[in-house]
Amino acid sequence: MTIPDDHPRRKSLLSRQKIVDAQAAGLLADSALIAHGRGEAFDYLIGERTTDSAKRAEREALNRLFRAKSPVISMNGNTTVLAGREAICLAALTGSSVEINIFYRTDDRMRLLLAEIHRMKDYVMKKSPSDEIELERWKDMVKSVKIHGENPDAKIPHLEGPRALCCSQGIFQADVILVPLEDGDRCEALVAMGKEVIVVDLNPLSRTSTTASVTIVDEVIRAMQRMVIMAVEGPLNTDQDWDNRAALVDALDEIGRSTKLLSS
Ligand code: PTJ
Repeated sequence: MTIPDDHPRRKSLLSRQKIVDAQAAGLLADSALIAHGRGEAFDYLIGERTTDSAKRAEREALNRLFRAKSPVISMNGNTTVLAGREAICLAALTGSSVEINIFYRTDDRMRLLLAEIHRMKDYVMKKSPSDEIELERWKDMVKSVKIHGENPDAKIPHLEGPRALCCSQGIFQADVILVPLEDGDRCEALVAMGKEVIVVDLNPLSRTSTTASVTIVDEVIRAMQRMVIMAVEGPLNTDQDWDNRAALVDALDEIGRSTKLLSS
């Protein structure tokens, strides 16, 4: 599909096409398009932009990844397809590992997603995200990113079925975990394991959003791209007492302000 460069919704249409193509190629869950559409609807309401409170959440999330002893970025189908490259960059910059971990688990999807993330890793290695990181050093940083997911050998407690599977060297032992687009049950179970859970979810009212330690109410590509840029700067001091509820209220206020456009 050709989308004109000046189309006002070009970015959104390109993402949609990526999801459609990945679905046809077998990488995504059956409900992936529904989940994406739900995200698009909230993004519309929030004005398809990164709000100030989302930027603060992104900074808080980064600081936690930098501070962590064993940070992990957990990628599902949708997020791998949309923001897999950014996840690899972020992992390289924050010393995190990556785990492919999907809710609707099949061997075929795991195989395809692992192959895709390894391809992305090779691609990302070719260009440093900053003039301050010379290419050879960048290649080493990216090479050192461990990709987990192939041999799940642990279970998230209090969850039944394949959705509980994870890797003992990845999610299971992580102290801080970034799980864009997480499911509510699993988010609760990860928090119950004592982990700091950072999520990206455009719906500020979802169970995931209200359960997480840090909720980034932003579109996953925008959020991950911005976090890569911020990560190049390294950790910054911010307000130590993060109030996640206040961040969610801010997001709802932003949606309220968008709807006022009609009456102005
Ligand atoms: O790959 P799998 O098997 O792990 O399955 C992934 C999906 C996304 C299909 C699965 O986790 C799922 O069904 O998700 P839900 O419960 O529909 O939740 C998706 C949440 O993510 C919703 O609250 C959406 O608003 C939000 N969302 C969807 N697309 C985006 C998004 N948030 C940020 N950026 C997006 N692009």
